[in-house]
Amino acid sequence: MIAFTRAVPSTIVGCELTHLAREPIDLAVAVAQHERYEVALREAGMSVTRVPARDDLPDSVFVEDTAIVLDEIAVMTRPGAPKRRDEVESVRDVLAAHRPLASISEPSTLDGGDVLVLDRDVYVGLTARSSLSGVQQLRAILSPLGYTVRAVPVGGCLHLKSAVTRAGARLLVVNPEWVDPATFAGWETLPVDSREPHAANVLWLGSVTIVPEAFERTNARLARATDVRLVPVPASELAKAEGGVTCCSLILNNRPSADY
Ligand code: CIR
Repeated sequence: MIAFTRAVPSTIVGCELTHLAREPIDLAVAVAQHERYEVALREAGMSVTRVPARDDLPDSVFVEDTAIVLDEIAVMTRPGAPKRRDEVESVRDVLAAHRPLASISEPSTLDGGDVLVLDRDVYVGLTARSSLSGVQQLRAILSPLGYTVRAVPVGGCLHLKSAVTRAGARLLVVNPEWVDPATFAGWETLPVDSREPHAANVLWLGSVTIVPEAFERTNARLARATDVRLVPVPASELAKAEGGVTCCSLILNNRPSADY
């Protein structure tokens, strides 16, 4: 499996912010934490490849928002924040070697952080970043490939995957204040500890789940709920830019789905 990442730009202090007040970001710490994250990906069996850095694009470390990568296709997004749209092209260039490509086109918008893929079911958050017509475009691209695409109301956070992510084979971790857990019929849902609203963003990689180390209470719940090994990583600095652990990579599954 390949994980695409992108270096933390020195301009990260000028990142987009929606729900958080701007706080100083220690660039050296952010870079070190990002490198620790890449080590965790490698230890989970990923081949980590960096997309060429874009120091002029403050949010470019958050590669997840630029594409939705499935076994059959990669869909290049049109990010909801206009200043982030130039991030897409260089990721497209890299993904072109790995997948047939499709694109979300204007005036629609879609951020990868709003797209939660659960086997053949694709849930898309309706947020300030992703429009209903963006969901409809994604549906038109993915339905012929056998995926069901559903729009999901989200409130109080940046992206759908701020509110819910996969944490195990049949397990989701959810902040019920931000998305209705009943949306995900057939999945076991574990609520975050209410004192850790941002703890629902974890990165499940099949054999391990990467989690932000700060959310000890939710992580302890997760450890009890799943056999998957949790790998806590420091993520405090990019969290100040509203980034979590899914945001910093694009995961390509190069093994048959059944093994994943
Ligand atoms: C933004 O507001 O776009 C960035 N500061 C954070 C993006 C985080 N990405 C993600 O959750 N997928």
